[in-house]
Amino acid sequence: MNKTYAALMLTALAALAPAVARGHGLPIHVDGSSGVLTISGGLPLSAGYARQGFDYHEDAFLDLGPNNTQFTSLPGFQVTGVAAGSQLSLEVLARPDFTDVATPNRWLWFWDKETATLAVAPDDPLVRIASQKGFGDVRITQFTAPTTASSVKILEPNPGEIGSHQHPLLYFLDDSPAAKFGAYGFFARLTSPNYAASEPFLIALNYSLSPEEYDLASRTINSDARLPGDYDKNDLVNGGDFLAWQRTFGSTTELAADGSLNKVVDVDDLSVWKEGFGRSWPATPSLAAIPEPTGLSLLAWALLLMRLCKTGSGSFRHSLRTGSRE
Ligand SMILES: [Ca+2]
Ligand SMILES: [Ca+2]
Repeated sequence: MNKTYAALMLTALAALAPAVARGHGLPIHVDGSSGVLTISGGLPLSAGYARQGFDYHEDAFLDLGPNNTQFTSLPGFQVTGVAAGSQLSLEVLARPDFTDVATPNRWLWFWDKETATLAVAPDDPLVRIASQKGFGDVRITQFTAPTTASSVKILEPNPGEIGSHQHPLLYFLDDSPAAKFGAYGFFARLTSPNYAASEPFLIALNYSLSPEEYDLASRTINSDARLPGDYDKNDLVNGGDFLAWQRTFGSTTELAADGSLNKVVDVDDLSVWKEGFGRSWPATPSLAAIPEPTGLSLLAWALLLMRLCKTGSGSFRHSLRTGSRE
């Protein structure tokens, strides 16, 4: 760590003290007792690429610090069920913006407070994720792979750090010129040499958004990073997603199939599935060999499935999964 960097961190931490006094935000709970790094404690984001988002706590604003640099140490981490000294790293993940196929994969996502939509942030802002323990950093912009490594070591927890709320990272938003108000998000997972990697989650940095705006921003980023209609999250839109929709139709709590983002699984989500039907990511030619209904037969196939499933034909659903006829 160079002296300028260290000084900036110290200054940032000092300025952060009032925010810490208001609250610590909601940490990323990490548990390794199953052998897999399991994430919990975030905003449920079932209708999209990731299942959870951080940090939506009202105190989790990027703060205006010295030299007009926005920064936060939120979200923190609370690690349990791992051996002391285990190396844990945060790996930033690129995803396509499926609402705009012309754009390259996104590393940094921006939701604009002014227009209330996902947008390309002006001036290509830089978010720097910096280890407070001197383990390095990741610098991410919207469409370019990090020039640094894409992951940063966050912890090698000593026994006293296990189970307590830690703030091992600082998130800096470059503001030259001043960054626009909105949400600055990135997808990430946790990795370790000793444990299987976590599932992906979204970290969205809240820059002057209301809780309602932040909720919409997080859900929009998460949804746009998923193939429209891919309700079972396997980067392929096919009959399995229809069954996921049918199985939760009418639900306001199980929202993986809420493709229209209105917080209920309804007929609009069937339209989203139909429009996305047959797409995959990454596109693989071998998928063409998999027999799937296409074109005009799609709607008829869907309606047939819906009628059969509504009759409660468990054996029919079983035959769909096994490919057998009963
Ligand atoms: Ca799917
Ligand atoms: Ca819906």
